[in-house]
Amino acid sequence: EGKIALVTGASSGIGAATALKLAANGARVGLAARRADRLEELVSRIEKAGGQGIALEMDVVDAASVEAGVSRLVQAFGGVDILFNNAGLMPLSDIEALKVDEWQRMVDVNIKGVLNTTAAVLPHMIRQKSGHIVNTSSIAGRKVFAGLTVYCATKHAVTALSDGMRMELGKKHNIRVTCVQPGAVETELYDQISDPAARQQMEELKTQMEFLKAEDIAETVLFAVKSPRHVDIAEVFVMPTQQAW
Ligand code: NJP
Repeated sequence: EGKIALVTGASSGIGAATALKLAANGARVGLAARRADRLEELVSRIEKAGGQGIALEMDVVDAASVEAGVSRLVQAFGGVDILFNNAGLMPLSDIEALKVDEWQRMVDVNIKGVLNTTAAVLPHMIRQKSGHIVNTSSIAGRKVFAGLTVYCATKHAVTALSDGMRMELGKKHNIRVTCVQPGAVETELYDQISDPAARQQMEELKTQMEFLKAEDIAETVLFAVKSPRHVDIAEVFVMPTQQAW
């Protein structure tokens, strides 16, 4: 209630569901992504429901764009209490396919994006002497799977960043850090897979089990941020009941 949140990757999937959920629970929310039309639509939905949101067109890879978005949020609402570092990509392929451009995009968005937004938001949280950073890692940030090697490497980096940030920022600055590690969630993430074999595999997976919904992860984030101040939900691993690996 009354908190100011920045959600990256808010134009679809987990980010959109979480932005709506936080707004419905009284937070004023900055919705950040590149597709501004989608963000505006979500802000309209939030406002119609009596909440407050602002669309922040932002490319998390571009530090200047992130700085500008965070400044707009702070100007509009007066600070940042919650950062949901959620923007991410998963164009899967085997290493031997040498999809070097896709590897670089994953490193840029999944790792550098988290660093850029954290760098832009942290000074505000340190000044406020409080804050909560929630990072979207993955089951791929706990284990390595063949065919997902580079994605796993980027999500292991997010898990490592979360752990280190929690240790450095909790005691010293009263900033909590939560690492969310979902299994398969039904979102648009799978649409960007350009490798036909990997795409086929993911399509088959969808027929074999019921994926999590984006709202399930939004609930998890809400649970973490609503916990009492002395409680840091450091890591949450959320799986579809039928996902065996
Ligand atoms: O996917 P999707 P999810 N700058 O595609 C944004 C992780 N995860 O909700 O810029 C700024 O619906 C993009 O916005 P736009 C996953 O790794 C998922 O599933 O407008 N934003 C969109 O809003 C990721 O970290 C599963 O194109 C950028 C969002 O990212 C997170 O969950 C399992 C951007 C992606 O939304 C959310 O993904 C798991 C940029 N440069 C972890 N590039 C799963 N779905 O199964 C992209 O373990 N975005």
